Formats: sequence, C-alpha cells, structure tokens
Amino acid sequence: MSFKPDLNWSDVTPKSQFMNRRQLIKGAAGAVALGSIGGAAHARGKYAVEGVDEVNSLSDITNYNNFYEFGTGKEDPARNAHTLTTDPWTVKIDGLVDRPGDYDLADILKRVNIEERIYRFRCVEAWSMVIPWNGFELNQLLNHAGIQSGAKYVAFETLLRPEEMVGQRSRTLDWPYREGLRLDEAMNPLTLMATGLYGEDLPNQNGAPLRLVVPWKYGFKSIKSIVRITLTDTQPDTSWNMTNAREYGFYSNVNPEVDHPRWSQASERKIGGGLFSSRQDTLMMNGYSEYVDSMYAGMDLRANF
Ligand SMILES: Nc1nc2c(c(=O)[nH]1)N[C@H]1C(S)=C(S)[C@@H](COP(=O)(O)O)O[C@H]1N2
Ligand SMILES: [Mo]
Repeated sequence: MSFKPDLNWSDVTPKSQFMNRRQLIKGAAGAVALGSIGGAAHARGKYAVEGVDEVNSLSDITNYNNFYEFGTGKEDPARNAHTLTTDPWTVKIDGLVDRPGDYDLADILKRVNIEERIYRFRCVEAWSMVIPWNGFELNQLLNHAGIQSGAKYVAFETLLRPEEMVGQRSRTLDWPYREGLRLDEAMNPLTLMATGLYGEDLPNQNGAPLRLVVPWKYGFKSIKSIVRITLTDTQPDTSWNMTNAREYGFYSNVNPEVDHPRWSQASERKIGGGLFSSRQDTLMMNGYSEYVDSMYAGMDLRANF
C-alpha cells in the first residue's frame, strides 16, 4: 500500500498563532481558546491530537539525539559529530544481489526519487518526535541492486572510523553498529533511506549522509551513517539485540501493549512538547498499522517483540 501522508506541513501550527494561543490560554479566555484549538486539531485527522502531531523544530531534532558513535549523552552527537567526513561516501551492497559492489552515494542519488515524509519517530526509551525527512524508499535501491530469490533479510552497518567517531574509542557497543530487517519490511513503501531533514542535508548527528528510517519500529532500528547493506538468507545480528536480547528484540515494532522489561511502553513523552508537554498515548505500530499489519498476520507480537 503506497504511503498517504497523515501529517502535513499544514499541521504545523504557525509560530505566531502558537504564541498568541499561549497568551490566550494563560488569561481568562483560556477555555474559549482551547475550544477553538480543539476544533482545528480535529480537522487534522484521526491521530491529530493537540500537542501530539506538531512537527518538531529543527533545534529539537538536532540537539536531542542517540548516536553512540559520538557519545552516550543526548547532547553529545550535536557536539561531537562535526568531525565526521561524509563526502565522498561509499555504500557496499553485497550478499544475495545480482549487482554487488561499492556504490558511490552521489551515483545512488541520481537514480532514486527523493521525497519528503513527515513521520512520527518513537524511541524505545519512550520519547518521541515528529520529523520531516527527505529521502527515498529503500525498495528503489534494493531493486537497482537486484534482489536474488534466496534473500530473506537485509543487514545494515554503520561506518567504523574511530578517528572521526569519538564514541567508537570506547566499547559501549560492539562496533560497528548493526541493524536488520526482514526483506518484506525493507521493501515496504514506508521504509525510507533518509538523506535530509527540513529540506536540507542530513545533519551529521542525525546520521549523515544516509540513514534508515523505519517509522513503525523503535528508533534504534533506524541505523545511521550506513556504509554496508547485505542481503542474506538468515536473520542478521543486530547491535541492541546482541547487547541485551531480553530487552531489545529483532522486530521491535512499536507496541503500547508490550512493555520493555524496565518500563511501560503505553505512553511517551514528546520532545519539545511545550505548552501541552504531558505524556501522550503510544499508538500501535506508531500509528502505521494500515501499512504494516499485513506483514505480521498470524504472528505472536509478544513472542516476536
Ligand atoms: N549508528 C547508530 N545508529 C543509531 C543509533 C546509534 O547509536 N548509532 N541510535 C539509534 C537510536 S536509539 C535512535 S532513538 C535513533 C535516533 O535518531 P535521531 O538522533 O535522528 O533522532 O537513531 C538510531 N540509530
Ligand atoms: Mo532509541
């Protein structure tokens, strides 16, 4: 099923209106103002709850990151990732493909359609954002490489370059960072290879120059700064699963009914929530059920977490 956006730029509350509303709510007219805001929110569609679907600011998205190659603190990537050289960039595509090889990213980008996708993004740590990505569907790249009939999974690897990635000088993870998808998940039209944010090149801290975005899965599946894509017939090892298989499954589909062993996944904190920064309910498959449920028909989502 091709992607129909449920979040648009028209969902973004103009800054002036937002400020004005803040003042109204502070004052005696609060109840009236809230009523009219509620109306506007409903017009946005079924997941549009005030304070939930507003696109995050560039500043939120680029200053609160997980990218352990640059440190484990949320602000470490913004501080440290400037050292990464992202041009030239080569992606090795190998394994069960007809045309394996070292592909220059610039050549890849000439052959794919870049579009904008505004997606909800949910970290397994129970925070979330709404992010306007630019990128192309991964299925385009895999089709260019030529998928062989025995392929069942796609494995991804991040760059290993401790000279430029200060976090790789410590053994916080077994580098390089690795992730994987089942082939049907990789081919799903929602699965994006992101190259940008807010219409500009991807900032280094967000995984420049090429990162995966799988919006119905927990954020750690969305591997950054990819240098290798391998088609295989066996389920690949993945970094967080290797670190703690009990806590981080291979699937890691967003599921409010399956808690992390150490915390609930029923709700989440939207970063930069501002006025209405209270927790919001987490949506099954992060709100993308209509596009992805058929891939998991008959599967026990608790056993295959
Ligand atoms: N290579 C690599 N990719 C990574 C990570 C990482 O540490 N290293 N962190 C993951 C996690 S836990 C999350 S939540 C997202 C964060 O993406 P963002 O910083 O663009 O919001 O990146 C994911 N991809
Ligand atoms: Mo995450």
